Amino acid sequence: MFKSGYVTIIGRPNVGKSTLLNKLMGEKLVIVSNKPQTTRNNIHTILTSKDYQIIFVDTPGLHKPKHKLGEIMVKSAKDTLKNVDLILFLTNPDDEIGKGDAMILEELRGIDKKVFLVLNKIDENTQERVAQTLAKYSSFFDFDEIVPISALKGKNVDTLLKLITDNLPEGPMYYPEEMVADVQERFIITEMIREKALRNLSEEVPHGIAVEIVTFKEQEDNRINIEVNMLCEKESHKGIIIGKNGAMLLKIKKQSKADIERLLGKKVNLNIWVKVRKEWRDNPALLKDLGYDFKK
Ligand SMILES: Nc1nc2c(ncn2[C@@H]2O[C@H](COP(=O)(O)OP(=O)(O)OP(=O)(O)O)[C@@H](O)[C@H]2O)c(=O)[nH]1
Ligand SMILES: [Mg+2]
Repeated sequence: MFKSGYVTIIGRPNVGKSTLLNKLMGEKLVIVSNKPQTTRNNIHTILTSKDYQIIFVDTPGLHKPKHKLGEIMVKSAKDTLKNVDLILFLTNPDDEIGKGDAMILEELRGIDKKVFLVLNKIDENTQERVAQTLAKYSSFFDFDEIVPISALKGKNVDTLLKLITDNLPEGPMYYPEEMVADVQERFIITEMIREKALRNLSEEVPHGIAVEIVTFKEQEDNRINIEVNMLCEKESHKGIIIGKNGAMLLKIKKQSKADIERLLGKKVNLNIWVKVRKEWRDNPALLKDLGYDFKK
């Protein structure tokens, strides 16, 4: 019997959803950073074996939105709940169930789907704290399974995968077996560049950054010429992104180039143009252009 289904990973920002997804897939497909609200879209990745096909949906962290982009992010995360077979609720060890987590669980109460509690980052917590957190959560919500893991270290991730496949319904192969994600290479490229900006810049700037491809051309020498705009919200942010004598931008460019070349298996010329677009995160037309779909 072949099994298949959609599995969403939901939780507050920064709990490790994207890290877990990459670990489950065995390769790095979605971006990860230590800043909250890193993921902006629902990204489907596809894990196929001879017995099953799982479509994982990485979602933006659920939070209280402060701008239109945030609203879109939260809405798209919530929308996935209706269309999946299984929900992985991800959180981290803590003394109390925080407001954010309680809110998400209240939302899940109304949904007739299997829900797993996945307690991540056990590598940086004591066993005692892990046990206490598990007890608190299981008295608050009736989970179908409870799995403490470390997505970063890969601990218990195989156990989790086994529980997921056990709980999948019988179903068809939705995607060709060689397909690993439903997004285009170009999108992954813009995300790779955004990730390097997130990694290297301090708190305030990265959230206001978006990346759009302006040129993507294969040249005669087989190199690929890629030009992108990196949008930010303020002149002062532009200065920070470029850095002293262009040092910061050069670093972002070098790291991005390495990742993109690995992805494409070809040499690339990468140019990043930093531009100021004030309040793009509240501009519906611009959001749409940037691929943050707003009607969905
Ligand atoms: N110690 C430890 N750190 C982890 C673990 N999993 C993820 N992290 C770190 O937590 C941070 C956030 O990880 P992400 O995977 O980007 O978190 P996310 O939930 O996708 O965040 P958003 O997309 O912003 O909602 C990164 O710095 C990760 O390296 C873990 O198991 N242990
Ligand atoms: Mg994420």
